[in-house]
Amino acid sequence: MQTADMITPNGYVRRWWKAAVVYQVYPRSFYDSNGDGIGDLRGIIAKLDHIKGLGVDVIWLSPHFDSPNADNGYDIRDYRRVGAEFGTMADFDDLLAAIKAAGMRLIIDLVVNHTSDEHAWFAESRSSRDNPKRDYYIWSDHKPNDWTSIFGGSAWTQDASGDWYLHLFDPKQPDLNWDNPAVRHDVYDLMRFWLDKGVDGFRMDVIPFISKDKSFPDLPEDLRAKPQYVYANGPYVHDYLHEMNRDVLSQYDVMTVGEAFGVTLVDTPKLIDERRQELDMIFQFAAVEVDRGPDGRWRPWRLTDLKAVFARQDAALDRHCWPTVFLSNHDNPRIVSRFGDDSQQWREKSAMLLATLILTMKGTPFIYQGDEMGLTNRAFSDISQFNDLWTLNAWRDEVESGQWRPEAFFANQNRLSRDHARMPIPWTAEGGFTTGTPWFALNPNFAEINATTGQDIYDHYARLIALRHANPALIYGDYEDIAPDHPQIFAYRRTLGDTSFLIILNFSSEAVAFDCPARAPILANDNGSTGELAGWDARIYRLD
Ligand code: TEU
Ligand code: CA
Repeated sequence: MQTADMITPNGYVRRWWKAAVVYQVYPRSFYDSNGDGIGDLRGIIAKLDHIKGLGVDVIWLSPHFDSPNADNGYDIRDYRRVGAEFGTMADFDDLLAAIKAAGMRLIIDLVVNHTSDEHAWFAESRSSRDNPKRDYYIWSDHKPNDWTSIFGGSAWTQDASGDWYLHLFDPKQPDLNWDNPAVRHDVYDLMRFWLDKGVDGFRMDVIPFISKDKSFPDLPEDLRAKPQYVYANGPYVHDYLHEMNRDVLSQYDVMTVGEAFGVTLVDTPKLIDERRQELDMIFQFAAVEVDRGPDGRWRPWRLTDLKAVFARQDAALDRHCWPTVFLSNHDNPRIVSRFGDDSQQWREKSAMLLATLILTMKGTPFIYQGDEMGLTNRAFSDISQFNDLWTLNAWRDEVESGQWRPEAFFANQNRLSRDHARMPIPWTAEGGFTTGTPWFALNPNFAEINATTGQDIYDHYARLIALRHANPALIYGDYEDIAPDHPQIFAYRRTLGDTSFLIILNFSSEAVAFDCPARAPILANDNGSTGELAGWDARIYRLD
């Protein structure tokens, strides 16, 4: 039963996860508690005050499961085991208890489009054509089509039996066959295993890819560089998600956020319209693709394009659909290097501006670890400095084969590499991530850019989160871009009932004249309050 106070004046049903702010932890790189060089669960417990101090409500933990780590844990060998490098199940239980004791919630990563090829199911499945688990994966006695892996090369690999198996990612990540009811049953069971421990939901890895068109048509010419738009459109994805909701999710008070790689805005409501009972939210990729050309390579972005992403998203989603806001995660470069200005002069201020954007936009905000410190990209100059298989595969397929010059390759990777976000967190000017040798080198700038020197940025995040929590208009309020064509200024209103906020952001290092209210802003990243905005000024005004 819904009562009137559960509905906002503009028609949204209030839910805890709509009002929440989420902080993503990539455990391998967060904090190492035992000196083996790898971040771990006890390390998260040790740094929980840092997360709690921001005022966030939910922690999203990237995969903490047993994995051979071909893709840093996104290739799971055992869904019910904690990765040995991260600790034990007792450590997980302690972490969950500590998070709850701190008044926060925990969501974990559900990676069930594929498993590791070292998962027991795949070991059985590949062992013979008539093994009972053969049909847990997608096999064919010939190579059925020209599908490519997101990480490069063919999506089909021939195995010892002579048959081919499908992997939309690395060959070490075979795709599960969701058309097999036994697979779905086993996935729902492992979900219950974690929900019964008390986790508060899931971030679902590439979840729209789970259903495959088994007639296996070739990729259409116009989508060869973006096959995700084919893979996300299998015939039964909505049937399976509805079933998962009915059988599992609806039995618990949890949140779900699907990684909707390859889902267009038009198709988004099919996944998240609350009347359909599939997912609560998805990550839309449009914002993090504004600097990618049709070939997937980096190209300069324009503020007007980024503004258009938010405007289009708002227009496409009605009050039955709830958006997310994110500009970074473990697959993307550092937010301040990408959308701000990471020069010494402007790094801090532009990091605060980006925080202001994320935390005053409509939708549940997701913050990626280290962005609250203003961490930056690094300049990679040699292939040996990378870890990510996506980059290493691209080097093999595109540079070693002569298609790309190394300089062009590095220029592109220095913009887009996933490794920028995966460098261990520099907690102090000495590094402070581990007492041992880190699994992956820290950004060479750690003496200058670290958690201690990032304190002002951190404090700004905390102020913004407190302001958002205290003002439903910043959560549920209607969104209106008041200067969509302005090349440097992003200015918008958030309005709920009689309350209205005006947010004005100068996305440039130049001073810009803009018609600002005469009163002082209630929160800003500078003390200016005139009609002229200094470089990277970010101001919030209350209008009522
Ligand atoms: O990501 C899906 C995905 O395809 C992205 O990694 C994308 O390729 C990247 O943003 C470059 O555009 C998910 C996980 O987030 C990622 O870490 C995994 O590698 C991938 O799935 C496979 O599980
Ligand atoms: Ca460790």
